[in-house]
Parts: sequence; C-alpha cells; structure tokens
Amino acid sequence: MNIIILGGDGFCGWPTALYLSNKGHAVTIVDNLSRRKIDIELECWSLTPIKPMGIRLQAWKEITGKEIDFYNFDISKNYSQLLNLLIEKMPDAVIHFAEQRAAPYSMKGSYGKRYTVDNNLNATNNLLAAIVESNLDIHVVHLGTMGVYGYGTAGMKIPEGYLTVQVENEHGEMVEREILYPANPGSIYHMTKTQDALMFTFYNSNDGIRITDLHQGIVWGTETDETRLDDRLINRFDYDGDYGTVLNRFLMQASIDYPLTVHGTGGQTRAFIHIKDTVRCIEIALKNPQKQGEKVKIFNQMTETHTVIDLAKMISEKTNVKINLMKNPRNEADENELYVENKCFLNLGLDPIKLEDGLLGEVTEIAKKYATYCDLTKIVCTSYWNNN
Ligand code: NAD
Ligand code: USQ
Repeated sequence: MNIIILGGDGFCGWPTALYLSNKGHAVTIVDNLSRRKIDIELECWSLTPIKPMGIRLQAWKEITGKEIDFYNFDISKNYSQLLNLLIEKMPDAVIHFAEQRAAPYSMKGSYGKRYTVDNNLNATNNLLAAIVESNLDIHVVHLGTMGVYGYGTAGMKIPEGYLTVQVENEHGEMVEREILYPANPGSIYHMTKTQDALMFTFYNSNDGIRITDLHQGIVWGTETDETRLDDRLINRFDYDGDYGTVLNRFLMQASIDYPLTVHGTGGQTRAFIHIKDTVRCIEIALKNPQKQGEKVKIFNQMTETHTVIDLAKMISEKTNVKINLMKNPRNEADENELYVENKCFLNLGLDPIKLEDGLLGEVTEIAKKYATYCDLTKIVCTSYWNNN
C-alpha cells in the first residue's frame, strides 16, 4: 500500500511508520515537528534521546535498505502543500496522528486552548477538504480517543461509536435511531476529538470519504521491534506533567524511587493499550477499510481497563516505591467504572499484549537507563483545569 502518515515523528506515528515500512508499504511522513518545538517551550525533553528526523531516516535506510519520505509542514496551515502532496503521491490511505494530544497542555491557559482547537480542527478539516478536492479515493485512518465518550457508563459496555436509541414521536410510537454515542469530553483536547467525529460524519455522508476513527485508550510502553533495531530509531518517552501519560509516568517514577503521583483518590478507571498493539491495530484498520457508501467505522482501540490506584499499587508492590495521593489538578470524577466493547479488533485477529505480560519491567528498564535525563521539577502536573 502507498501510505501517508501525518504526525509520523510522534510517539505513536514513528513506530507505526517503521512497522508499515518494514512490511513493505511505501511510507511518507508529514510532520511539522511541533511536538519537538513544544519540548523547547516546556523546557522538558523526551526521556529517551530521540534523534533528528534526518538521522532517524538515514539509520532506517542503513539497517533495512528501506526509504521513508519526509515532508516538514503544518497541515493545519499549509493546505495547498497538503493537497499537492495527495495529488503527487496518490496514497491508498492517510493515517492522521497530527494533533496536539495532551489534555493538560490544552488546559494550560488560553494559549493552550486556542492552539489545540486551531491546530486539531484545521488539521482534520484540511485533510478532508483536500481529499475531496483531489478527487482521490483515500481511506482515512484517524487516531481518536476513548475520552470522546467520557468515562462513565450507563450500566452497559461503551459501544464502538454508535448507540441505538428509541424515542417516542408525537403519535406515541417508538422510533428507533442509531446515533453517535453522546460526546462527553473532559478537556479542550478531548473536545477537539469529539468535533473531529462530527467532521468525519459529515464528509463521509456528503462526500463519501471512507474513514476509520480509532478511539484509542492510553498508550503505554516505548519500544517496538523496529525502534529497537538501533539506538538512533528509539521512540520518544514523555514523563512530564503535561505530556507524560499515567502508566509510563508511574514506571519512570518507580525507576527513580519518586513517590507515584496519583491524582485524587486514584479511583479513575481508564482504558490502556501497549504501543506494539497500537501499530498492529492500525495495520488491521488499513486492511479492513469500509466499502464505498458505508458509514464511518469506529473501533475502540484498547485492550484492558484499570483504576489509577490499582496501577500505582501494582507498581509499588513490585518496586517498593511510595504512593503520593495528590490534589487532583483536573476537573474529573474521583471514581468511575468503565466497561468498553472492543470486539471489532479482537474479531479481526488482535491478540492483545497485557500488563501482566512482563513488559512493565521492560519499560522500567528503559526509564532506568535514561534516568539521568529526567528533570525532577517537571514531574508534577502544574496545569489546572480551573481555579477552584
Ligand atoms: P505526539 O504529540 O507524540 O505526535 C503527534 C505528532 O503530530 C507530532 O510529531 C507533531 O509534531 C505532529 N503534528 C501535530 N500537529 C501537526 C500539524 N498541524 N501539522 C503537522 N504535524 C503535526 O502524539 P502521539 O502520542 O503520537 O499521539 C498521536 C495521535 O494519537 C494523537 O492524535 C492522539 O490524540 C492520539 N492518541 C494518543 C494516545 C497516547 O496515549 N499517546 C492515546 C490515544 C490517542
Ligand atoms: N493521572 C494521575 N497521575 C498522573 C497522571 C495522570 O493520577 O501522574 C490520572 C489523570 O488524572 C487521569 C488519568 O490518570 O485520570 C489518565 O491521565 P493521562 O494523562 O494518562 O491520560 P489523558 O489525559 O486521558 O490523555 C492520554 C493521551 C491522550 C489520549 C488519552 C486516551 O495523552 O492523547 O487521547 O490518553 S483516553 O484517556 O482513553 O481518553
């Protein structure tokens, strides 16, 4: 397949690019390196020493003989460049990772809110408008989030995107409809993903664009078989209060004996997936595009759920690190149950990696190896949802 990866320099995009290139697909990365620029703004860098894109791609060519093309531009601003690239490459699929993805960064203040909305919504709309203008039949695979649903349940499993509801019409008859599962975002970042979903519905019904929206849980882990091939291919590892996600943060904190930063009681339940499963799920999605005329396909891309406190206890038992229950900087439920349907990927052959598969130790090893790069002042989350 001929594939363009938007956001291919990022934590999920880079291992996906290598995985698909290794499988023989022709891969082109587009990335404006905004995530690396945010590192400079926040004065905090990936724990792992990620290399510049030129070195990454040269290393990949040396090791595998395979070439990945790279274009550095902003897809939320450079519409013509995006359109021309689609016309030139004529890709079978575009994988869209290119959004500002940290909830705390999106809540830092008006700059974070405005940047996240401008960047994410214009990126998605530009991609969809460019596909229409190009007249090409391109399958879009977008990385969405479990957070579009909120994390509550109505005593049922959260379905994969759609909900069948019954409403009473004015004649007293029950009418059945299928609707998008009600959006319930918990941050400006998550809100942009709920708005992406509406754009997908519109462009799919109006223009017939084939779209798969992957509602992904929190990704943990760092390395895949491909990023492990050479130090120059290493993936990024965010541990700071804005971009670090909970499980990787806890594993890094445990590796330097820093008390685990549990927000509130830790009763928040969240969905998780290992980075190796992220890349496999994307491959499965690429191989199973919907047919012309079919509605947007939505997959819940997660493999297990845990409460934050259970994760902290599990890591604490293994490592003897203390647990620190901190005032929650976020405006979120202290406790929630979360039941998620994820049959689509399982039925299509995903054999999930679980926390118990021993990879927790592997992540801790990475964190230990690069512990000297850790800036302790960047660990605590200093981004607050509001002033209360
Ligand atoms: P990341 O920040 O590491 O990667 C995103 C990449 O996109 C970066 O390299 C960035 O420079 C690039 N980018 C952003 N805006 C761009 C623009 N306008 N033009 C060109 N390039 C742009 O994030 P990630 O963790 O790899 O996440 C990728 C996607 O997966 C995001 O959309 C995110 O919402 C989703 N996701 C991530 C997780 C997770 O735990 N990391 C979980 C669920 C969903
Ligand atoms: N949390 C802690 N301590 C920490 C960090 C986080 O208790 O040190 C808690 C948070 O308060 C929250 C939960 O852990 O309740 C998850 O936080 P997170 O930062 O790991 O994840 P989140 O902000 O939801 O965002 C991440 C990715 C985002 C993706 C989302 C998937 O950054 O791109 O969309 O996970 S999901 O959570 O399923 O919506």
